[in-house]
Amino acid sequence: MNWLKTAPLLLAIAAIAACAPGGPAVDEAWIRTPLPGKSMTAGYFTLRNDSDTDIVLTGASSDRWADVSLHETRTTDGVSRMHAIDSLTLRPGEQLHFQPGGLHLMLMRPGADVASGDAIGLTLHFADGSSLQATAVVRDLAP
Ligand SMILES: [Cu+2]
Repeated sequence: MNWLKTAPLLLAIAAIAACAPGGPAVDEAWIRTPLPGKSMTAGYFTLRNDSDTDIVLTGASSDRWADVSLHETRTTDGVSRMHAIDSLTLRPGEQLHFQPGGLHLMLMRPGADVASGDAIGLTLHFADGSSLQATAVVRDLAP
């Protein structure tokens, strides 16, 4: 019977199709060089949802900073303030830009000195328990 030969192939195709839409993707990750004498700095990237379902970003971690949180800067009446964000939901096809003056990763408590040009491993964490690895380059200025 041909069916016995084709069944495993069909199962393999079904398995590929199930994960075909992809998931979250990160582009252009970078971290601002900490100012002299400061340990705190910010990280930026673009997060894209290439899947066909919502994804929920719940946090991030780093191989260099012990304390990484999601922050947003908002300017009200000419005064800009940062506040922490618990989670961000991206609809299918949506992009979120983490950039100076807006969303950013707040990086605190570095475990070692950080210098311009360093490549830092970042991990983004999602509500479904999955995570995504990215590499961010430390830069003095926005790319
Ligand atoms: Cu902040």
